[in-house]
Amino acid sequence: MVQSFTVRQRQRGGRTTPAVPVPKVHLDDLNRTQIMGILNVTPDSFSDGGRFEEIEAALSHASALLRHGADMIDVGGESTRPGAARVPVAEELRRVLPIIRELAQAGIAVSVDTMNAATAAAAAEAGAALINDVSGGLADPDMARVVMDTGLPFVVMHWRGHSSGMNAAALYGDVVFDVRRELEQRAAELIVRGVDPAKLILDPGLGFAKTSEHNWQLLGRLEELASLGLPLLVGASRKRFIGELLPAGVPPEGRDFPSTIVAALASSRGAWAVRVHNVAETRAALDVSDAWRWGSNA
Ligand code: PMM
Repeated sequence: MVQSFTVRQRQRGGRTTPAVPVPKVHLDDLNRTQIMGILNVTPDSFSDGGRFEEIEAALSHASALLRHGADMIDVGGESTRPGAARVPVAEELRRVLPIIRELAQAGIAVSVDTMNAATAAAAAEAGAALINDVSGGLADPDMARVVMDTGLPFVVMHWRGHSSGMNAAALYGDVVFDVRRELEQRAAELIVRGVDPAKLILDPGLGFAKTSEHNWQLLGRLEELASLGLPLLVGASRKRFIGELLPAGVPPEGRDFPSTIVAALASSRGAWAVRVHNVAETRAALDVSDAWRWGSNA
């Protein structure tokens, strides 16, 4: 199904939304580390043509990520980089919905990267298979209800506030202990609100209200987060703290090689999935890590 997706198919496909079964996200697959391929549809990512070209470029990028071995595509319409301004919900929907609809119709597992409950609900309606909220439901009080109503898996990322002010919140005693406790508390709050615990995924939120040192400590002690017993997603790909390992002036793609090593190490320390830009190299590295762990490449 995944391999059969092409942009040409989309052009033949028409624009109505048939009732397609939502592809499954394999939360219980511990043998093969899952890859979430990143598809950011923000103006700086695919803006060189008109709207149609933008959508085609995004779909063709998704198609390449799938060919390279992504298990799901994470579609986001709002940048969460440090200092980034918020995007109105209507604009976010305009950016992500056509992409999510097209990919879901082709049978591809799509995750929606959003902090807005309205966007999560619309994405679910369009066929999204997972809700990835960098605020873990804290940014929008209605998110817990949408997660419960849709019954979709939900990524609870560790978060202490919006990008504009998050660096000031990077204050911890023991960062691993504090992040673990705050994630546990957030999961408990969601469960009290009616969310199925079997649908929760935790994420340390690397780079979000964290210094580089905090990020490395969280990675180095990932087992302590994994011990909470929920699947762990790790998003280190191309982040600034990875870039700091490299000589000055190396472009973002230069961060792919160290990011791939981080993905393999995270997998070997219990990550269920990694969120990455460079899927091809990451797939190869994870195949090694998984075979090493299980003593088999089956
Ligand atoms: N990082 C970014 C965006 N979304 N989602 C999850 N679950 N975890 C992350 O670490 C994460 C995320 C920001 O990274 P980008 O700007 O490279 O997309």
